[in-house]
Amino acid sequence: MDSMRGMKGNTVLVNGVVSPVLKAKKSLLRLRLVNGSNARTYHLSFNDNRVFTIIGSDGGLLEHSIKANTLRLAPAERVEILVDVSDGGRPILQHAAAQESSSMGGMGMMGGMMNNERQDMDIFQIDASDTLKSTSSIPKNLVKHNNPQQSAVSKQRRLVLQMQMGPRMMLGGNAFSINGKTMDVNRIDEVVKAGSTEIWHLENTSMMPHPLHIHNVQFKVIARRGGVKGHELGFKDVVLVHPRERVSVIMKFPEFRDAKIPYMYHCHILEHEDRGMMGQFVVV
Ligand SMILES: [Cu+2]
Repeated sequence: MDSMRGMKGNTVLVNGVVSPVLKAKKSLLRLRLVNGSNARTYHLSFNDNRVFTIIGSDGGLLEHSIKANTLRLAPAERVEILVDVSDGGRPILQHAAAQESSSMGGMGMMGGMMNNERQDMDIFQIDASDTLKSTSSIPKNLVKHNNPQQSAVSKQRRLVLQMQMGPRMMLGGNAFSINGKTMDVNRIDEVVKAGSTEIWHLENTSMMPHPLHIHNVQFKVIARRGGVKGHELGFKDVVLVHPRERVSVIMKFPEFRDAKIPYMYHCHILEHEDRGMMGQFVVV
């Protein structure tokens, strides 16, 4: 079960520490959160439901700061937030598991219980009881993005994320594939032109969500079910693709080219990439 869904432990570490407390001044705190878990997608909010400000994504600052009280962070995704603790509060950042199991397709209750799937978790606490008080304001506009242009798109590709049930899944073989192929280090799957702009359509036909990670480029999400929101408005290199969802991303590839040494794209649930859900592309 773990190698199919990805191992989800029952203890979360922050910088190697269980349930740490971050001593802070009464101020505006800037935090960069990296989901280093191999399989768990976090649904984060503070226990006092305080509003925070999202300012960055995988690839840097957003164009505009965004107020939120919850965010989703899939394996390997990064987000940057500002938390106002000038009130001297002691908020706890928490993961709400119910949010995740609702997106797990037909996997049901049993898998959930076996896999710590339904476990809510305290991630860490901020203790802003320190006396010094500083104030700062949050700018609305942060940076201007140089977005890849739809009019420059020279190629569109489809990556279909699949899983095979039955004996192959149960016996631990290569049960996860992209476009029907499992990872082969001796095969180049896609050839991309240096400096070109492309749209990739990521289609998940399996019953599990897959955080797809593409090396070498930063992309913009241009279409997904329910629209593009929050930190997904920024430049990204990982995007969560839900069961039966199609996510489209646009990207301009760097000018650097090398016909021999490939880059990878893969699911960032480690058990899935280990069992085949990875491909290779070269830039020429
Ligand atoms: Cu996956």
